[in-house]
Amino acid sequence: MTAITDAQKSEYISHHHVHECGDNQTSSVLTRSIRAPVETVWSFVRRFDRPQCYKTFIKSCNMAGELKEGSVRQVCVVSGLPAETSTEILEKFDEENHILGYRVLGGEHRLQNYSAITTLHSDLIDDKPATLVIESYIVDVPEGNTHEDTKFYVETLIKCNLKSLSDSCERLVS
Ligand code: A9S
Repeated sequence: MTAITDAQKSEYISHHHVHECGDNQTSSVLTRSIRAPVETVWSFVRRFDRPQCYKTFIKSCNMAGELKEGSVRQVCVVSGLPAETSTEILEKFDEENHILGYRVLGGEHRLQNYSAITTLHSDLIDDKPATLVIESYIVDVPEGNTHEDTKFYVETLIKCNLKSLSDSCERLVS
C-alpha cells in the first residue's frame, strides 16, 4: 500500500466527480483526508438511512426498507437553517468501491435538484491506513441568489459534515 498521489487524486475526481453544469446551476468538489481506514469511514457514510450519525444539521431521518439504490429517505433539519425537510433518493450505492450518491426529490428547502456523490479512497498517512474522502455536488441556483452565495452555503454544510465525519472516525480508531 502506498499514499495517494496528486495524479491519482485528479484521476478519481475526473472519473467520479464531473458534473454537467447548466447556466442556472453550480457545483464543486471538496476533499478531506481522514486518519482512519476506509472501512471505518464507510461504516458512517453508508448509513443513508441514518445521516444524523455524523451530519450535525440533520435532526432525524425516516427510511422504509433496506439500503439499496432507489430507496427514499425523509430528513428533518435542525432549526436555524433555511430548511425544514428534504426527500432524497439513494441513486448510487456501491459497497465494494465505497461510492454513495443521492439526489434531492423535494422538500421544504431551497436546494432544488441537489445531487451529490461521495467516494472513499484508501490512503496512507504517516504509514498508517487513512482515507481520502471526495465529495462533489451539483445544484440549481435558487431564484434571487448568486452562484457564489449558493456555492458558499453548500460548501459550508459539506465542510461541517466532513469535519464531523473525520472527528467521529478518528475518535473510533485512536
Ligand atoms: O448533507 C449533505 O449531504 C449536504 C447538504 C448541502 C445538505 C443540504 C440539505 O440536506 C439541508 C441540510 C436540508 C440544507 C438540503 C438538501 C437543503 C438545505 O438547505
